[in-house]
Amino acid sequence: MNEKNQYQKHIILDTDIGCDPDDLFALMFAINSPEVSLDLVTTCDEWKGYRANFTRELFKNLNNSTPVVKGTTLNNPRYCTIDNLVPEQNQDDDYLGAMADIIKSNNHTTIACIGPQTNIANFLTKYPELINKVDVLMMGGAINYRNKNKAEHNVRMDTSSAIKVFNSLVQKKYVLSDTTFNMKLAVDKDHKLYKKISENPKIGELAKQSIDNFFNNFYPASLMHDPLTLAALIRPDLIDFKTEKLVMADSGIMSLSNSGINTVVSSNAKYDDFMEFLYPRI
Ligand SMILES: [Ca+2]
Repeated sequence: MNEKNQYQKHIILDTDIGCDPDDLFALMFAINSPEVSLDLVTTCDEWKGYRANFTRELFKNLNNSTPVVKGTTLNNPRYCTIDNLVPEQNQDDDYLGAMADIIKSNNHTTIACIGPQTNIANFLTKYPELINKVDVLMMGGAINYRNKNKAEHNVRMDTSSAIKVFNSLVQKKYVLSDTTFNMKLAVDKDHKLYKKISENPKIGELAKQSIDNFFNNFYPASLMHDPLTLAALIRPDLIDFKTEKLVMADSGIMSLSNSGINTVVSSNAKYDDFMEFLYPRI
């Protein structure tokens, strides 16, 4: 693990790792980036604790001591594709308490949410007094979504939580699907990032099996939505943001409106530079 120092940004990674492998690449990116201190991993859209146990198994093999806690379930087994790789976890963890302990111990913490926003919404509800000690970076939302009548996946999976976070006063940034849905971010079985993680002597086999499960069950490639989102913390010059006046409908669909809330959203990224920057950190 990297040396931690006072200049690092403290982060909690809130992830639905264990389906689309971009979360796995984001996790590796975070732990191999000295610019950030990964203080805690929470899992969202959990299914029977598989995501938490998968992350723990990775960390055990990597000799990484970052704590991992099982977060909320959305009772949604479809998006969990690692149930053949690790055991389930029956008992619940106090993920809100774990988040609060980390946040109280730091001057400032960024919650990087790369899945549905249930845990964050619950945290903001339970600990409103900590709102000024955190900011939230999310992969989620879209203004010009490719699927016109649907909200973006992370928003759609738990729309009421997404609306709570959107309307919260917490400082926040959205890395929109409009920015991340770009074929320059595609990783398939022939990609050097797939080969590199598969050949990792400590976690290669587990990583490869989990990625293959996704390729076999969903799509033959994964776009690096979540690692690009973390680039906002690690290499901010690689992703641009702007402020837009936005509303979020009950459906979770975001749109521009003169009466909307000023919201910081991604506008562009340096895709090729990002992919080259990511490679040595996987
Ligand atoms: Ca994700």
